[in-house]
Amino acid sequence: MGKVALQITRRSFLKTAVAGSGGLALAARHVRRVAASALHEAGVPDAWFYRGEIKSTYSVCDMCPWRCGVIAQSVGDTVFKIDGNPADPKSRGKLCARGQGGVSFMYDPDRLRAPMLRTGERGEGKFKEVTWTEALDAAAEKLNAIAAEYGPESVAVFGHTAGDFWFADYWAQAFGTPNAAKPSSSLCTSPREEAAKFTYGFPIGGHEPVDWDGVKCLTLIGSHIGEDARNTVMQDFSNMAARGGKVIVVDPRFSTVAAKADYWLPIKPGTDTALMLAWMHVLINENLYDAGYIAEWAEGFDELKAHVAEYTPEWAAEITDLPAELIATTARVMAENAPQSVIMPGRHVTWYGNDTQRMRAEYIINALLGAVGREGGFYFAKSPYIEEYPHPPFAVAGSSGGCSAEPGQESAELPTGPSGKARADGARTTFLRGSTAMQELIEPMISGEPYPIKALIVSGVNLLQSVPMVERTLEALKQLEFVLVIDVLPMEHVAWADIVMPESTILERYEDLSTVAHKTPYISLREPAVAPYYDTRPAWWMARELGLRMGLEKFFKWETVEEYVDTRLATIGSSIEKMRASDGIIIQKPKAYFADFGATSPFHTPTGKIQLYSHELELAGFDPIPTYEPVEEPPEGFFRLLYGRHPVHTFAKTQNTPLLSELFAENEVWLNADVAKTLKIKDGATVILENQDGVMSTPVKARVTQRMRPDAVYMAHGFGHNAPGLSRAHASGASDTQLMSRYVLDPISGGAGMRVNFVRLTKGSAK
Ligand code: MGD
Ligand code: SF4
Repeated sequence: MGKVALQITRRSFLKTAVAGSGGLALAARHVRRVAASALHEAGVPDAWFYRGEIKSTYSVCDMCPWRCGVIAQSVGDTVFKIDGNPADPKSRGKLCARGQGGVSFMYDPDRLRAPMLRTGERGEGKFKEVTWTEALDAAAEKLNAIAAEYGPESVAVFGHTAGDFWFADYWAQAFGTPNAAKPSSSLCTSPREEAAKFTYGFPIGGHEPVDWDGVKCLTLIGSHIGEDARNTVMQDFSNMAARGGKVIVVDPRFSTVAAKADYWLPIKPGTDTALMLAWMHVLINENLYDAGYIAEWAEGFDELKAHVAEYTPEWAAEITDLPAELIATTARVMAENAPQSVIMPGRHVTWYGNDTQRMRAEYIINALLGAVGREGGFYFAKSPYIEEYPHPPFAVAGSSGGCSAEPGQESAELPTGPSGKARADGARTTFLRGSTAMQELIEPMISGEPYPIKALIVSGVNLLQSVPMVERTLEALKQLEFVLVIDVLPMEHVAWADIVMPESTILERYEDLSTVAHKTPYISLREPAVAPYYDTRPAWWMARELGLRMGLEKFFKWETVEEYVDTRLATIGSSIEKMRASDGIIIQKPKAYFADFGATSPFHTPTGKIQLYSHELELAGFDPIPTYEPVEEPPEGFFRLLYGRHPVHTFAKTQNTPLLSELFAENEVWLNADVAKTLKIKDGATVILENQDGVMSTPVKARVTQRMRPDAVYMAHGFGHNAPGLSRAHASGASDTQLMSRYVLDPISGGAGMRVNFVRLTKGSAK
């Protein structure tokens, strides 16, 4: 009976649908209601799309920082589905698995639900729920007291995820602390940004400017497309591979993308600069470089030629553990396809502490290939034009160092607070410019040098899973006078907060516009599909409410973020209303190739030319041309700890997401099969890793494979959560961060080289 009712209803829907598009929406709505009631009567579980009017909302995925445009489909107060926004240049109507997991992230039953005040010892995780007024009043009072005694610089702000702007940029600058930082800088991209500034005069920005449509040869150095699952990059890579493009992969592991490559170079970890110096040698010695391009757009070629004269493929073969012939052949393949031939800058490039120089080597090769600014090479990414919200000058100039940028963007000097104190992370870095070194801000929390940091606001950063030297971070958390955590989930560091403020997820909140430096610069709207769940709030609201209680009202004139966004949009003749009518996206005119710059140089170096030889670096006491510096070898019986991504997870954020946890619940440690045989470790056996300082991992399964070099092991980052409130992720797999009891600081960019830890394996007890 129920089935019949359903069939009749579907038939009548189709009949109505073909009757004419004018009445279609109304008819569809009516039919859905009829169908829903028929289903209810029949006791059949009803499909979501029959439950009422479907609302489509434009927003941007926040399951990773790639920022694909989405359309969320909701009925009433429930989001049922998200799709890629076809008008969005990044998603192009598609989402990756993690993006599809966005709805599941929002419905995670483990979410933080109400503001809380600590009742037990720090780290014990004992809290009582309070009202927002109580939480905000208490936070404002404590922060004001600390600022009055030690100055606003004594408050550090760490921010990440889509809402990081509100605390780590807007609030921090209004309040007057220069000590605001994002992990996406010194734990990820800062070496590639700084290297690009020294070489090309502009940073790379959030979106790698590979001109995919025309690329004929792509070289990847420790960058594993497919496991690093950025939606558009995977689409572009597949298209390029389908066109027959050549792929060269340099990786100690036979990664997913290595399996698709024409050439796989299983390099000895830490020797990539030697390989690249030899590639330069071949390109120059065999006259394979683009001489016309170099003459017109670069300087320092003679010095470079002299520098690489001795770096033959045979020299590099000894160091890299790669055949000399393979080194020479791959250089020739790159050149044969130039200028549609690029080394794509990897994203997470903080490896060994000499990372800015390694990234400079990549950029110099791209210049020798004549690829920069050419179709099918690297385009010049441009930020979209839109004004900021008008506010009085901030107490601190310069931002927390995110990574969107464009040709011509100035490198910021180290920002200073109102009392003239520079950012505290500069103390150990000699050439830090625009990037922030988040991990360097932990030290002043303990030592008080160069000046004390007494309070910490952590907004969307998984402090104990993302920052190396976990013991040091815990020490800092013990010593701080005040810790405010803004998060969605009860991650481990939440237990260390004095006050917890639960944030709504991206599908429940407005955000500032997303502005993307891109081949087609564009702006996307981020609107809520539903009202915030539980007693959660967006970060913009928290930052404003805190600001109003701290005497910062002149910076928070706007009442709502819609007003804030609309004011910005008015500067380009648009509005939220107009954006809704244009698929949530505004695309602006590109400025992608040389021809778009007329007589001006797109390179914003001191001379307007690509710096093959950097006088700036030389003056600061660094090598003006990259040199190979050997890295420390693993001690006897130890392996280098390498780490990377899993395609259905992002950082340490998604392991508890119900849908994604179902797809991949725990990480494994990849171990070379011959080594495993010697150690008598079988595939799937439970092992424990112990690092050079005696730090032990939680039990983790061994993946015995020939796809790994014998001198290193590999694991996916973000697992081994130690927070009991994470019902799925708790104690699943092992944490790579936990095993990073040291890092090597890149003195140029402030990056924390994390591939300098070693582990040995013992058989562990099963969980
Ligand atoms: P996640 O681990 O994803 O990234 O470092 P993090 O920025 O710390 O943690 C994000 C946090 O934000 C989680 O606590 C999550 O619950 C919370 N969150 C999620 N959504 C929201 C929201 O809407 N609002 C708020 N307030 N919170 C939210 C990433 C960093 O880690 C980066 S960029 C890189 S590239 C490095 N990668 C890396 C690595 O590969 N290995 C190791 N060992 N360390 C690494 N550190 C770096
Ligand atoms: Fe979301 Fe995937 Fe796009 Fe990242 S790449 S923004 S997770 S859809």
